[in-house]
Amino acid sequence: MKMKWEETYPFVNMPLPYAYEALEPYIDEKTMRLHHDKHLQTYIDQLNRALSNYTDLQNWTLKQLLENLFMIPKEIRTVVKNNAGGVFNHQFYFDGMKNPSAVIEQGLLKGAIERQFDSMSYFKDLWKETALSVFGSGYTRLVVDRTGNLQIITTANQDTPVTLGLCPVLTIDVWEHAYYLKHYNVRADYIENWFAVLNWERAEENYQDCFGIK
Ligand code: MN3
Repeated sequence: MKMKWEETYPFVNMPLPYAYEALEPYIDEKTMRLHHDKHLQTYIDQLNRALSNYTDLQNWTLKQLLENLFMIPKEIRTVVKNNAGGVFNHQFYFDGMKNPSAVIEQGLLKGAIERQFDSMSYFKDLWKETALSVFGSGYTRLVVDRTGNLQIITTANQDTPVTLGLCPVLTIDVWEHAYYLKHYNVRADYIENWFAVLNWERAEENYQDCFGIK
């Protein structure tokens, strides 16, 4: 089921949309357990703790919090930015994978990628290069910008495209915890394996959502 981003405080750690071992052999079960049950859980707990005394913010969705950070009281703004970001980014990342990965044969997204990046294979090369270039902890994304064009961008830590006014289509977590247990320091192998479990159907839905296509 596609994420609707309508949840509000208190946020809960919903189960993964597949079994922990479902992405084997590309992404290992132990990494998925730790990533979902420990890393994501911590962001959820910290976000709930930050909002616990701010009843005015408790009916805001994750997206509303991230889109309107400037309206959040200064004393909790950074904590909300990092932890709401951590929740959003992980849910988006987990939701964007599937094994076996559906092949992208047609669709609006494929057409747009080929128009803007010349070919799928050039898009993949550029994606790999960009994901490898992230220094420290962060993400690489495919987003729709305000003019409706696709862009590959990187964001640091738990920053989100939502806060930047960009609409996310694809996300890869390149924090070391996303791959270190299986791939050690070889991020390139992890990126390659991520392509093997990339849920293109979900990406197409995300892309259409960016344009409000129902
Ligand atoms: Mn992570």
